[in-house]
Amino acid sequence: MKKIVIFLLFGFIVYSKNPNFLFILTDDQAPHTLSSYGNRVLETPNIDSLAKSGIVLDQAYHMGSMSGAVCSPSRTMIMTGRTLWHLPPRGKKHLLHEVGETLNKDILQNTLPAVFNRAGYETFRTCKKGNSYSQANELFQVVRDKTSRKAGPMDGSQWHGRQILDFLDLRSKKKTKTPFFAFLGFSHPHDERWGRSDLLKKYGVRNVSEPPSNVGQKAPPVPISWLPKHPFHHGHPNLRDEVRVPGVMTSRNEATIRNELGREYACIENIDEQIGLVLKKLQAMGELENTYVIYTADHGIAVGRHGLMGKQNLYEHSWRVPLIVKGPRIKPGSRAPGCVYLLDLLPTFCELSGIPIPETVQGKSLKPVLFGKSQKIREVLYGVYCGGTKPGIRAVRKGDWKLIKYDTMDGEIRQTQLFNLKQNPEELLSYHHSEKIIAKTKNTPTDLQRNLFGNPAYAEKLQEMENLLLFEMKKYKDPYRLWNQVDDL
Ligand SMILES: [Ca+2]
Repeated sequence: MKKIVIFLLFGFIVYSKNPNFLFILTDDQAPHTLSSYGNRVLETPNIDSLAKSGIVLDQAYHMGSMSGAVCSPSRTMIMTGRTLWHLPPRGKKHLLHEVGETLNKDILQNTLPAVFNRAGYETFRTCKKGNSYSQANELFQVVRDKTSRKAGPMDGSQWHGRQILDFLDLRSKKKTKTPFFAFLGFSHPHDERWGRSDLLKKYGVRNVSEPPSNVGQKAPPVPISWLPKHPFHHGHPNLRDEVRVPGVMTSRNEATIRNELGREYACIENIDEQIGLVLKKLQAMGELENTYVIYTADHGIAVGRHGLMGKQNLYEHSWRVPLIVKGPRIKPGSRAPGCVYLLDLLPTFCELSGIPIPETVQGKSLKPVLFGKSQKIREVLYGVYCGGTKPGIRAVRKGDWKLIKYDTMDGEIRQTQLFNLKQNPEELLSYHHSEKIIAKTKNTPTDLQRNLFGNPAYAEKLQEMENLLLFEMKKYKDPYRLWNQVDDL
């Protein structure tokens, strides 16, 4: 690590040292839950303040999952900076179902905590337990992990908030000057979404274990991409998130979805409050200006959009993540596409702190985008979901265009969706044009806000995106091919 440099400038002592990191990771949160990404209902003043004083990335994604527990590969990509098909084994449960290429490299000793420990940082972590790369998690010097989703005064997000405040208090008392890397993971807004009573009241909803038959007027409206059922099978039979979420189960009716959305909002506003306390504490310690604050989630989630409940799909609501970064040399109020995966964060953190990027890392640093030198770090984004029937779902995005392909249920489902996200950001389908749906969503789609597959005007674009998808699948060593692709494996 660089030594702390102290020098005199016009008679003032100036400290120049490695920056601190406050890495905030929520569990299952789509970008459009935040006002920075267009939400007009949920209030998150502290996250908004991060966006105003930092940069918002519009095209941030997780690369995907080969497991129904999407958290697990996503969080392992964050910890290792490696791509989906090159992850280390993370335990017997996952080994049974996964293929991967690790080239016998020492990945564990080049994970996020290992790298920052070696660089002389004090490393701290609080997060939910499980569905992650547990050997790496244990390498943080201080670990306060617990899955905490209850609504008591010291449960849920308050519990995680308390852990980091105690860590910072101790640093204050000891007058610790070494920089810190703090991993602040929350167990929410992942279900079960037990909300605090004051926040539930604010959003007009209640904690329930069974689908409710009615909901208060103040409850958030159904999302404009809401459907009572997905148009075809999602490809993962008996998937827990689609059939067994308490308070939702298989119901997708208006009352159920509005109630669950309100519970989600209550959980996120609670997270926002905890973040406010932590930022205030850093300010009081005089550490805030030298701290990179990063806000993101392990992946998005549907919560009623497209008739789905879970995150095991590749629509934007589930594939994309929020990503906001504030810190030294980042222009306040800036915005860029970024075209970034979560697995790019580790090399980014290394570059921001002057630590060499380990050879095991496969991601790219986002630093040029954060410092306003460029708009994005790549042109094409590739996404996978194959935790259910194989080969599963694949997506590719370039600019405004996106292709999603479904090859599931032993060939029974073979579907293609082509979207222009500029004109159809919610990925609306022809089903969203029906009067019954419009009556609920209060949204009348434009004619082109539908799946453009099959429209001869876009045949050339379709072929270009099909080619891009196959190119990306080969590039990232995807071990599967879809029905209409050459089987070159
Ligand atoms: Ca998750």
